[in-house]
Amino acid sequence: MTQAKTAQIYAPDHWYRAGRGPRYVQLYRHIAAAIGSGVLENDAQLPPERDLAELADVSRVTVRKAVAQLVAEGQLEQRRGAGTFVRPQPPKLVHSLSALLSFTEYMRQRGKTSTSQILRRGLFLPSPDEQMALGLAGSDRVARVDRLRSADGVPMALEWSSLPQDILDDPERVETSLYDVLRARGNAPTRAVQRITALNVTAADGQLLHLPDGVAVLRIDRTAYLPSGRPIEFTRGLYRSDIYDFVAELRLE
Ligand code: 16G
Repeated sequence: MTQAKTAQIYAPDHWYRAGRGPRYVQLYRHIAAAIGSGVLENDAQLPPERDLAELADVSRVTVRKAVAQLVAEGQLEQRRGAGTFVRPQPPKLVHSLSALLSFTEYMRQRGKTSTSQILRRGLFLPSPDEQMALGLAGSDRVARVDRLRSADGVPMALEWSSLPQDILDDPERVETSLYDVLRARGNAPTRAVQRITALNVTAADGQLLHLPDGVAVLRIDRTAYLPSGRPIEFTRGLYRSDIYDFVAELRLE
């Protein structure tokens, strides 16, 4: 890469906006986006810390914090005696939006083993949103299962699932796969509607997903139905946007 192009990538007017958060977070996001879009290719070398600070017009501490975060996430690597390089990135996981798959099946298709860390499980009184989504009365009970989902040990998603009690009366039975438990009882959904939005992760959720505060994630709300048309699952999930790529196939009617 030419010196002029390198200077352009890190120039402050390319990445800094007043009021959009601390400089090191903005610089971190900018470098992460440059890696994601291929502007910085696999094995590309970053300028030395002092030069980068000068090009970006920030302190060396700011550079160090942004770089440390990218190293922690595996986007950059420091090679001893050589410098800092873009770590060769694995291809993104492409998720078809037309197939109704569970997290476990989706990961299995990609040769990965999924695990779930249960954050909360139990029966509760439904919130107004859950009543609406699942067609429940205020006096019914709703089963909730909140999980951190990982693939090969890497945190990928946070999922908060709600189901009517008669569909899942013992949420304690959900270990790794919710859909396996539903299938075993003949209650697996056959249709789902999803709503996707982008948002910035909160500090608490970011910590669980190993993402810095404020990074963009995908939020997907799934309402899933039995063949009878009855809604039996409402799941809100946060998915790491650096790992997931959701693809929808469209056809002319
Ligand atoms: C997927 C679903 C989620 C469902 C989960 C079940 C999306 C966006 N969401 O993550 O709604 O609850 O799979 O997976 O695809 P499991 O059977 O592995 O628990």
